[in-house]
Amino acid sequence: MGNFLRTAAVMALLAGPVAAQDRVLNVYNWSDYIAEDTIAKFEARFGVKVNYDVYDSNEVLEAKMLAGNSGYDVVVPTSDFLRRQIAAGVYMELDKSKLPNLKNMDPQLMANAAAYDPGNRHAVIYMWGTTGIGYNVAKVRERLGEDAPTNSWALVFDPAVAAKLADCGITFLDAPTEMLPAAMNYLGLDPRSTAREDFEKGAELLMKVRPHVRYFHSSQYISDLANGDVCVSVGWSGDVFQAQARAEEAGNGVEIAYVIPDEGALQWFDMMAIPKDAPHPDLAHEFINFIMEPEITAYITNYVWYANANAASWPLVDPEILNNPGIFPTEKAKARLWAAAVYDARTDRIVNRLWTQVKTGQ
Ligand code: SPD
Repeated sequence: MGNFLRTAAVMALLAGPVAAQDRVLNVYNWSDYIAEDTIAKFEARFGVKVNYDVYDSNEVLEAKMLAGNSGYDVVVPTSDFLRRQIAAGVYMELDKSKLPNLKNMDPQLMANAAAYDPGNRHAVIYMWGTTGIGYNVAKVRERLGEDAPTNSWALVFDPAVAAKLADCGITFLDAPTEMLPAAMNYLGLDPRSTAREDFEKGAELLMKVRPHVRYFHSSQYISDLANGDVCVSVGWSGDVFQAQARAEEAGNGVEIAYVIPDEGALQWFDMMAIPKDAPHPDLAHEFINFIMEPEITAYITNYVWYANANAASWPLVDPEILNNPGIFPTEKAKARLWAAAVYDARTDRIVNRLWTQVKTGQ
């Protein structure tokens, strides 16, 4: 072998592993929503680098998706947002031949998700949950006594009750498509209604309790509940249980509970999807398939306290989580859950205008 060929062979050998490391996957997911080692395991197994960014709002994700060229390979919209983003042509159809682990998914839950993505053609369930109330057991009892309406949305939507809790801190999600329907449902209206007057009634109720709300934010409440800095949060199931677990770990004497109120609550599905302009669609499929491995999904659920739809993973899920009705609701509780309506542009305008009024108090 001549010098040139020998040098080229050595360079190729050196270049091999470097090229593997050059493979990159860009993931955009909700904050506090993955186990601490999931990404490292994927990187090690596939010899790739993952850039992992987070958000805490469907609206933020949607703005990026509709603008295009986000650079992301895998994103995780909630099912109602997914539906209209599919209609806008944002996502590619999944190549199911590259997703053999689809066999692990629960057919009933995937059928529920198919209401938003017929045939599950564009997305796979990542995790699912409910939007309920997290509260500090002692602080609520101190202010409202043993008869505190902790099983009811009255805890946050009855102005007289909210006034008594204001000093210890009530927080609302900054999620108009969830807060307005929750208020409508409390008023006895259909939470799936898209009638302007129903949204207005919901907003009117939120305006009444607004003076007692410390902030509108969709991730800050996890640490604030855990530290005892706020006492009642409208929040997402797993996030409230993360707050509970953090308080227990800290041994700070804070006891956090999560309730799906008796009047009912939103059930949602967060879906893994691949943008049409994803730079690395093959690797994106590998990632989605990897997440659907029973051990990987079970480990995520055990870490983030969210329900998954991977039936093969359930035997590996911590029984404390699997048997927790706040995480995997009972059949009876499921009857009280509603699925999100998909809003069109007109509905969006109504909701956004009212939400701005609620947040600014004007
Ligand atoms: N920290 C993870 C939060 C995931 C929340 N998903 C959003 C559901 C919206 N309905």
